[in-house]
Amino acid sequence: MKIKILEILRAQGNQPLSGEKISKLLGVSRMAVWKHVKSLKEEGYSILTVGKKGYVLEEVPDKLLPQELAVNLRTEWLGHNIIYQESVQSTNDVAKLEAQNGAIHGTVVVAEEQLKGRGRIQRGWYSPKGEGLWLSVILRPDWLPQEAAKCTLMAAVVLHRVFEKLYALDVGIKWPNDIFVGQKKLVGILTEMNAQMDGINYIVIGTGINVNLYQEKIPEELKDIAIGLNTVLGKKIDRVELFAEVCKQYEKIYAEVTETGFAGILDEWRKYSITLNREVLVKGIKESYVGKAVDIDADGALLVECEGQLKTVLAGDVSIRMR
Ligand code: BT5
Repeated sequence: MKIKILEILRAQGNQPLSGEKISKLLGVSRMAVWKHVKSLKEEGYSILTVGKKGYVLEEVPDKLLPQELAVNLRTEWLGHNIIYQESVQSTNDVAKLEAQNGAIHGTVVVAEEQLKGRGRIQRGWYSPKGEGLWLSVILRPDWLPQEAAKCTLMAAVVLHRVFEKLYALDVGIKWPNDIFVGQKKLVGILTEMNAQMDGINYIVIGTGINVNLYQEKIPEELKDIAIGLNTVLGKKIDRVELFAEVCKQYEKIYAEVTETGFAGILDEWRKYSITLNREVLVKGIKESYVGKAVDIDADGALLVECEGQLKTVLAGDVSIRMR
């Protein structure tokens, strides 16, 4: 009912609509309308009461409420099932649990804050309330499990397209999972999978976008590392619009990969890469070495030339430092 009232008020624009008219439209009492309006206000909606004429929806809250995300969404299937929570440990953890319990292909989990946002190799992800897009997409592709590693690269290309389209911003992709602006990290991606030998049960692609980061609140150890879109673009960013475009581009790229495979996406990745043709320090569990990143292979692994040898670096348990 609340959602219906919102729809009606949205359609009215700045023309006030009386509680009586709304109650007639929805076939409920005026008291019921009043109660729902009150509850919407408590959620952060600014609804004005204009004299005796009625209600006007003045402003929606700066939150990722599913009803707001849904209004802006322009996809055929991705994001049609949204799981929203104010606060979670990690959206990837919620997504994995939901996927275990049967969540459909294209489900998106999104939260205002993560208390234990995760990076790779037991690292953390700073995810303050209301300042980012901390989201996880659940996919159930009909691919072989070894294809999943390329999802991280696919997600990076998605974000490149999003930033280019919405803000004409040309970001750099650092292998395998970072989006950089200059020397600073704007996005981190964490892909996780559940599979058998011959098929994928589900893939969760976690995307952490620093959207409206308060520069002063960034913890000391991240001050020289993290940056928000707001700082890059010098304005507050509409997270709902960004969410819609991220979903749209995920859906589009998924169709491309399903139709023609990953090769085209990997080519696009190469174009935006800031890792290739650079000297890198590869730090693995067993060994560390310096070499030149020359390419990625068809599986998305990084090829590093080191003392005349070509080494294949798989994502997952290595860190790469560019020199
Ligand atoms: C990543 O790991 O970059 C993957 C981050 C994925 C986060 C998303 S948010 C939604 C979903 N739910 C989750 O729990 N995770 C995913 P890695 O390459 O390991 O980088 C982690 C490192 O980035 C940390 O050790 C910090 O140095 C740095 N870092 C942490 N928080 C950051 C932030 N908000 N912005 C930029 N850098 C950050």
